[in-house]
Amino acid sequence: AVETRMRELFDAELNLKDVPMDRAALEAAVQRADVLVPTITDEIDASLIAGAGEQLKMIANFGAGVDHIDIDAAVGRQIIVTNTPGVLTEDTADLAMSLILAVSRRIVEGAQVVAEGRFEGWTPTWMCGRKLWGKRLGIVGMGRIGQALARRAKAFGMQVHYHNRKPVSERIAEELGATYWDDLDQMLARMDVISLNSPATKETHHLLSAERLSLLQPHAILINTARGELIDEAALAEVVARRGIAGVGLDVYENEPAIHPGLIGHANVVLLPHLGSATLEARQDMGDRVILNVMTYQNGHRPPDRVIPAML
Ligand code: 8YV
Repeated sequence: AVETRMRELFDAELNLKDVPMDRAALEAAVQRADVLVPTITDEIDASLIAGAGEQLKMIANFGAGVDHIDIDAAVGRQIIVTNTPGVLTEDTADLAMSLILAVSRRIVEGAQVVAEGRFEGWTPTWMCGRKLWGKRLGIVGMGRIGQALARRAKAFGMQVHYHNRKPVSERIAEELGATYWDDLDQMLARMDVISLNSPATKETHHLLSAERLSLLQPHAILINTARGELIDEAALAEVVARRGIAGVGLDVYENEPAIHPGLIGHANVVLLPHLGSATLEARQDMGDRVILNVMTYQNGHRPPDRVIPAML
């Protein structure tokens, strides 16, 4: 439906199959397009932007994260950048909660047992996971998705803690019953579950370094539905190998779609193929949001989801 509307509204060249778009095709596209609609897999770096034609006035990203776009370079060329925040918040928070449940209750492992015909009865200690009720969840990055996850976790009886550049408003902190940690290291060392929900920026690259990963408690589980770059993936593979962590749930990877081989094949590591916003509804809404941003700009107004460097 989004495709049809795009064709109706604009002189649109749609490339939905070739993902990521071939570099030469991308270079050719910025030579003739007024508006570029990339996805996360398209690297919109400074050299691509430098090679763009004068007519390129807008980059309307299909997705919330804009780490694949050099915003400074775009702003330098007076190209407006927009994204699609808000419309994928609940779905991504659902996926983070699903991973927390899947890892703590060994859901994927259990399904595998049945699928392979290995369910031959139970014993009181067979396939026991860990209780969530009353456990401490530490959310790293308390933006829209972090807060939506906090609401879910609270409903599951978890105690919500978070680290963020600054505390959330008192009203939200009270609603979520959330405790703020200024010091990330201290929070990491005390949580039962950690969920990463921050954007990937220069500052958050390898936020979970080898050093920080070693602060996690051996019974802790780590969830990442944000961006792979937040974790030193090779260091995480080592932590998994030495059983320095109880479980891991990942939807995103440092070099997507490649995954560090050391993370594959462990019963306590659940790996998903970047499904955070993968619902028909969210993808439709993301497309509609792109259209709204482009139309608003075309009509001479400020697009609602404009991204500026100060926001990053
Ligand atoms: C998408 C995402 O899969 O919005 C984001 O930042 O990571 C996901 O929703 C992707 O961005 C689509 O381009």
